[in-house]
Amino acid sequence: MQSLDFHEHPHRRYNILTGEWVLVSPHRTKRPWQGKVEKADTSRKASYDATCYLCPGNERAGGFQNPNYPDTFVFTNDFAALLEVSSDAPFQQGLLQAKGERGICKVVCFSPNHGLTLPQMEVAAIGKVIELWQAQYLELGAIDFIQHVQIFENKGEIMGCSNPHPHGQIWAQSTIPQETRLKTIQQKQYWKENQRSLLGDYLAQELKEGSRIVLENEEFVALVPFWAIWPYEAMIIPRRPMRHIAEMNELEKNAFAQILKALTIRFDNLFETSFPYSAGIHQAPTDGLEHPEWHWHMSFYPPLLRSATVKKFMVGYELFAEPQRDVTAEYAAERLRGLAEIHYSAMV
Ligand code: H2U
Repeated sequence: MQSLDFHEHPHRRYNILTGEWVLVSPHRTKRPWQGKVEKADTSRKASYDATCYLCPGNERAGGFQNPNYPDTFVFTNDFAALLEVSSDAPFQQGLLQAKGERGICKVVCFSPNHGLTLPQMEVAAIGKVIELWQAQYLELGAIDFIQHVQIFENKGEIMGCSNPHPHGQIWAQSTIPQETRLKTIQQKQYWKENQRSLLGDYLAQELKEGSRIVLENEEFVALVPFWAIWPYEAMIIPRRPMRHIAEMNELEKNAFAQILKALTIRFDNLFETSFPYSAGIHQAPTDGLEHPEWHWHMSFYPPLLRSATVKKFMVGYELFAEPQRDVTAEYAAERLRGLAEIHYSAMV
């Protein structure tokens, strides 16, 4: 049998964190493209927008007024997907099953400056965002009925982000959702067999191999995971296994802020656009168990494929069978690695 060549042969890769597979078709990058082309976002945003519901001092849709916050600001989502006061009763009728879900949803403003995004913010200002995330994870996680806290950011209109003001969200809920459940199962299994962190061992292997590493500092590594689905998907992994972000020391918090900025600058520089993505922090559930198996990490799922205007959609085979990608994770990492450290907008 011919040995597998990642750059020539279609193959499937295994995601050790979820137990799922992705189909990789590297030979397909040669096919002609006649798909949709959108206009690149080259607009520069003002630092204040009187119509923005997230700017300091402005009124939100629900009638509340934002304070004149100097750095970060968190509030309960006025259109929350989950409600604190609601039913958590189970329902069963024949084959039909349901369960009431309770939760708390928050919106986090990263900066009072309407025109900034994470890569354009100072490292110290990103540090304030991280501190807020840490405090929210602990505060929400300590609430009796909250078993899981999901911190995430939708960036860019094409990711469904409703407002360019730099912001993210936090959804805390009464059960452990699917993705975290899968990651808990996989990490727990490895921990049981090896008494070591699955992601820690994966990181050691990646650092030795090198081809999927994008950048690193003393405390963190950013890489394109072997099993990446999105074209320029990336992951930030702390070198020290930690269950959640509140376990970071001061040095690690600063290093996280630095790598967050450095990676998102590379993203923006790739197509010289404000790079859209969904990013989220995966960490231990807050269900009262120890979770020594958990090694927190932050994942970035950006949809752009060939330019600021051509994006990947999850369609066809991917909806019916499993995710698929064309460019390899190694190619994506190499491209990201080769980009400038300085944001393109500051280079002119
Ligand atoms: P997205 O841009 O990722 O959609 O997040 C913005 C959130 O802000 C969204 O969930 C909330 C929306 O419900 N929001 C408020 O809470 N108050 C408002 O005045 C407008 C939007």
